[in-house]
Amino acid sequence: MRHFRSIFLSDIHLGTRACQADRLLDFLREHTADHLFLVGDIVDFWAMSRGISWSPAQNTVVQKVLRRARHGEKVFLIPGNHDEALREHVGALFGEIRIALEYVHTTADGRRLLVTHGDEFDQVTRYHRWVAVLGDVSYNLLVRMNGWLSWVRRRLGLSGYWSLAGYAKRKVKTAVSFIFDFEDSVIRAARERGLDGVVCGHIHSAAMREVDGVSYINCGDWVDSCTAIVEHADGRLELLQWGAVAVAAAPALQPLLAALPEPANIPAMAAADLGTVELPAEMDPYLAS
Ligand SMILES: [Mn+2]
Repeated sequence: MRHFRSIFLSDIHLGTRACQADRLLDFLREHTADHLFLVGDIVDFWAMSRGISWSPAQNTVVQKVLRRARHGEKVFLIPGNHDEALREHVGALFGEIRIALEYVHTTADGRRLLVTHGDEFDQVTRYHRWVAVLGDVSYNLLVRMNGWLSWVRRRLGLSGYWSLAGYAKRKVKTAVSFIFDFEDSVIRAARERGLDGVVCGHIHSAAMREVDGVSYINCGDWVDSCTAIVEHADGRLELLQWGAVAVAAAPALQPLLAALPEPANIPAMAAADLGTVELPAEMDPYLAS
């Protein structure tokens, strides 16, 4: 068991089949903190409107978090776009969980970090939500394929976990530039507010880097990368990857990856290049909200 000053988790997507609740439970069992920040897309209401997938492990995740809040761990929930319904309850307490639109966290070494989900910095989600939703479907397909890749890995006796969607995100040019655009605008926002950095989520791509004195920290997700950001007692931040293995450990998968459809077809990723696109309202169940 390791204890930290803070743990930051985002994009758990409870309510979906892709949610890695078992892995997250393992992680929560091994890691406690004074502050637990849930940085958005914790419960996936979008996906649940298409069909709910709620496992016993997901129940246990919720129970565990509520119990920790009751026992004195300060738990903050910063809603994301998939759980934006919770934004109407900003300022409320759910059990002992505080809901806030955003939060400025001061680290033990005195740095002020903006904690926000980050979807407001994503032009695709904000202005072309239908694209984000379509992208969601392709993305889920990659994640689902990963499910049986994991099964094959287990059958072959390979240990650890390897993410196909994560691999695609690192390799596909449009995905990479989508990530850069997002990081740029998040960093700019933190700098304009005179803060030392930002902790966010949303794009499912964990990162920790410094850009001209501003820290960009992304928690990643618990759909395929299984990552968390932790703050040590002295304020040092660290990116933890839970049970991950190196890509090099999966050379047998290369032919399979080559056979995948050109991932530029992942609309949410490619949409950064689309400009303004009009879509009839009836095709967009999410725009109406
Ligand atoms: Mn999000």
